[in-house]
Amino acid sequence: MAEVKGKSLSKSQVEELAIHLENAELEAYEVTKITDDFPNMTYEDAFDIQWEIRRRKEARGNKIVGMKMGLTSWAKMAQMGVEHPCYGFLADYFTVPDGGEIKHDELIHPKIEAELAFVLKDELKGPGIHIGDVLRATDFVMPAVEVIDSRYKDFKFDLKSVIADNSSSSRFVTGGRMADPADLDLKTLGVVMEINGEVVQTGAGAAVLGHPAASVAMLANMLAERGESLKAGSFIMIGAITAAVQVNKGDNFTVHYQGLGSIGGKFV
Ligand code: OOG
Ligand code: MG
Repeated sequence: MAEVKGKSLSKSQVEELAIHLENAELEAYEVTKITDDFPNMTYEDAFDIQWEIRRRKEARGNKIVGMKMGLTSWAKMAQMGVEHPCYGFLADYFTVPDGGEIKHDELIHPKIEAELAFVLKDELKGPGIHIGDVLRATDFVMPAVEVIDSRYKDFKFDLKSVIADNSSSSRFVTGGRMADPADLDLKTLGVVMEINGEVVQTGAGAAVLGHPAASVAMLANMLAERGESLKAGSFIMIGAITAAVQVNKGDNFTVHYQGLGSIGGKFV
């Protein structure tokens, strides 16, 4: 991110904000966006808070099972009023099996997103990673649906606040058919999202930064700013192809992926 470098929060403020946001996640309650109280917060502070939440989960024995990009499509940026992509991590207990049940009461105001996931066979270490590097390092691509759940009141935030809140990560479903990216036209790959049997969103891969692999490249380059990389075997969700759709208790969803089958689930 090209914005101001440096930190404005102390280590103990970062820790307190991480606890504040993680408790809201674990106990499913809304909080006000943290930039209201810390207007001078920087992007580095925001990522420090996210990485502190990650550290807390790992210290309690949770495994980090993947990464996600967010706000990578114009549909999402416009929907959320935020102008730059962000990333977050996926913890083991975010995983929901294909066709499985998601407990609505464990979440605040969930929405679902049609995404794709890349699984790497080689490490990607930025800076300077481009689409070609990503395609060469990709083992396979597969369908994924993300359930996002901002911890902020009315799902409203700015980029720094959402980064600190692990980019609204909460649950994800993956399944369908895996494919070699060489056998797919990732730009035109179509997705159709249905809720309770009704089509609510449609889109194609190019909605994500012009090409789904560009999202993985951007993630590798953003991680490089913190000296981190995407290791071989990493699972990465590229960000929503269409706008996110709110779901209520009792709703079931299915997302169809051109040539890659469908995945779905139910909110109970
Ligand atoms: C931020 C996370 C967005 C995506 O795929 O665009 C995201 C949000 O909108 O709450 O996961
Ligand atoms: Mg997402």
